[in-house]
Amino acid sequence: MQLRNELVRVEADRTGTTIDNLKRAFLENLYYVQGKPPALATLNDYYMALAHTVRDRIMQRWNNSAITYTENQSRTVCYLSAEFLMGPHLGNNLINLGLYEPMKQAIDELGINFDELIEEEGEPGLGNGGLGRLAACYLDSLAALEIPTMGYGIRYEFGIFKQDIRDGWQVEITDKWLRNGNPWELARPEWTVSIPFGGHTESYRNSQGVYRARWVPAWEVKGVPYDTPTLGYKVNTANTLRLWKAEAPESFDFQAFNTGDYYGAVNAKVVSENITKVLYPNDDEIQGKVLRLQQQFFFVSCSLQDMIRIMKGQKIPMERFHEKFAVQLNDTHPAIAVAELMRLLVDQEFLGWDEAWAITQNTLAYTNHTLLPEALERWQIDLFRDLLPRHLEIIYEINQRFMDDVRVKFIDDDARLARMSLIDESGERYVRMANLACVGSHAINGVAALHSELLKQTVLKDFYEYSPEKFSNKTNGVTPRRFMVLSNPRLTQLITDRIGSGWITDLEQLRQLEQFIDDPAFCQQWRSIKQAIKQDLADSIQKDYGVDVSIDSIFDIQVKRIHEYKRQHLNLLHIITLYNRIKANPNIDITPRTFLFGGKAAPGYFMAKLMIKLVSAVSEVINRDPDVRGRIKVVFLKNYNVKFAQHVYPAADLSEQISTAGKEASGTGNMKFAMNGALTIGTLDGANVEIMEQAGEENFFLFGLTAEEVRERKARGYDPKAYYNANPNLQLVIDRIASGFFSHGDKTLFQPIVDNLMQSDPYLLFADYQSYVECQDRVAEAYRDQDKWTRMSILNAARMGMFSSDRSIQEYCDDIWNVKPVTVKETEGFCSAT
Ligand code: Z16
Repeated sequence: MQLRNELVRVEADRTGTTIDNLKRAFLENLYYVQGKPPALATLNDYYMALAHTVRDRIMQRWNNSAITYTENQSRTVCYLSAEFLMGPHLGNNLINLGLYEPMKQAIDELGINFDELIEEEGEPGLGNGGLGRLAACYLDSLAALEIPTMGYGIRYEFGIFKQDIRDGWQVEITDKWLRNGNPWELARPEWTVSIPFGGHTESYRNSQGVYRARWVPAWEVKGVPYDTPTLGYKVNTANTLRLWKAEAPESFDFQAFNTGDYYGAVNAKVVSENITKVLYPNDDEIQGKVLRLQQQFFFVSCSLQDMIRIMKGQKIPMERFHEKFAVQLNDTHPAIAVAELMRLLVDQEFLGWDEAWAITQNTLAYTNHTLLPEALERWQIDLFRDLLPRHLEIIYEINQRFMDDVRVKFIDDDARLARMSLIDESGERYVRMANLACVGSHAINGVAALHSELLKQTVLKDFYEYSPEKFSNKTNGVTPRRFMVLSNPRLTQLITDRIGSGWITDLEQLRQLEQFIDDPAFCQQWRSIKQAIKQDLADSIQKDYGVDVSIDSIFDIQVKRIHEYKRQHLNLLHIITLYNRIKANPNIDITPRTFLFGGKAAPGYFMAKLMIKLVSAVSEVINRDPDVRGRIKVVFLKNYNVKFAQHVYPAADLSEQISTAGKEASGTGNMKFAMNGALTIGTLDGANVEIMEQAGEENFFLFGLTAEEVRERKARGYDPKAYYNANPNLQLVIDRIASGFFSHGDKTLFQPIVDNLMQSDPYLLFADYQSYVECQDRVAEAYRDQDKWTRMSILNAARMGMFSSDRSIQEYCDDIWNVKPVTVKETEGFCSAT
């Protein structure tokens, strides 16, 4: 049956955008969706009514996008990621709809505080850090550039834990983000798929008498899609983020009915629903747990089956899969897609191996996000076979053919064969997911220029030598809609007043700001905006932590996951150095600073948790020592997340990007700080290299060893004690920590950190200490000349154009995906406005 077109109307209350329409719509949603008269409404009710008012205004775009893509059979990007760290939706959707100001006016006119409603929204914390946030920025840019896109991932019931700090220690609290309902998603149970697990394989003869393989799984779960629209900035494009939730198949219930084992059936239900219960909270490290492999296969199989359903719905022959879809693998987390797409094409769609393999390679592309050896995913063979017996067979088959090719290209090189094999056979046997991703993809990329070079020289060297044409760099970017327009309205206004609003979708236009660096009025405005934003953050620090921080001090900020390679403890060594100077000479003239830290430690990462405790311990001593006279303050800001990040970046004077060179693949916080006018103190690591190139060396505080020097130093045999013995300031800092000075006399508490640095110092803090402190002294000096600092700040922002995720996505579209924009018209489809 088919609904008659003219019966469908889009009502003004659902789509109208006059102030009056918006007010009426809000009140209607409060009444009819939340089911509350104003007298009984809570803050959450108001938030929900507002969210529905916004959602209603998304629907026409979303439906029209779906219709347009279906009718045109548009080539579609599928971004497969185990993490999407979207951040709060409300403000962002209003910005992208161009309705932020009218909605604010409407809500304020109703006597409700709009900003409070924006703050009321929690966030779906479905990611750990950089990788998940990158996926979210990319969805924003893909929609802004009008590229048909599906984001595919996992609808974790519990996202990244909420962090509390008790007695200076991190405490993890489960993140029940769905507790109050989620107005931004729609369940699509009609597109549920079935996911097999376990069991065995067998061969059978088909009707033509040809032998084929068959997987006889032992159990299955259902994958139910939940869709969230992702809007483009001021265009009609509304793409879809499709996240899969695991549910038990109904057959469990029938089994219980038949056998009387009610408990067993309910228990089986719990086990299958466990698959999407919780996000693994490790950034840059793997755990090798079977549940994690279940999660990966689950969302990959759901997504690929969904693509096949779409192909069939549009009557596109399966041979053209790679023409319809470009599938990007966000790290190796979805790398099982190589084997799963082969299985679906060969076992289910009955394509020949060679044809299926060509389709698979042409469809898939792989982004690597790390060089850290502990982050390279591999699965024990036995564990893998128990869960995915057919995939192991397929991987063996791929490997046999691949090894034959390598053998011909590199004659008599068994060591190379062993390194490139999809199976690690050096000891206990493992499936190597990075090797699988490389072999099954037509394109492989790193996430910053340095990172992509190092990939070719180190972890993926053999694959580069085998197929250099697959490799490229795609330097990360961030969306200026969320990280400038939404989070920094004051700066946005100032910039737009001077150069118009074109920069929001063409960030290189920020260069026009350079013409104002000698305009005193502009510089003064720039500076007073920064001061006003710092005051807002200072107020919230006063309120939440009872610490009084001065907006005339340097806001020196390090926010990111806590990790030894990111070296939050190097930052601390500098803070303690300043403190020691004050203690030695209380009247010393130092530039006042506020040191802010934020970030989560993986719950099982002992050293990272101890680093948080050390920040807390140092802050307690310094903040209350009368000799300091408030000239330095240290605060650990708890539960750092996207929502809070939006308040932090705009308030920063100095951005700490101090990882050991060669360890941070790219970094993206570094970009968000710089485009909001913070100066960077950093090493030549990840995208810092390109940030400095763009900003100009004279506008960047560079210190430390290069990646090359780090490698040499380690090869020569690095001895941290030599640095300790030669540097009295460093000695004093380490001795202070070791003496129990920051731990109420307890000499054992921080001993693991001290011992680690003294004995091995794997991230070369001691080698970079002197260079870092001297660089910080240059920062302090520079801040004293406020006019000069402001000019540097403006130049940093003006020159960050290349770090828009629009630029990154344009490169992916041109070089890897070969996909073009599809314009969605406003009135297309069967809806017409009244
Ligand atoms: C992650 O966030 C990153 C790498 C990785 O292997 C796993 C996770 Cl969860 C980060 C990188 O550490 C960071 O340098 C990079 O900017 C980010 O991914 C996005 O590419």
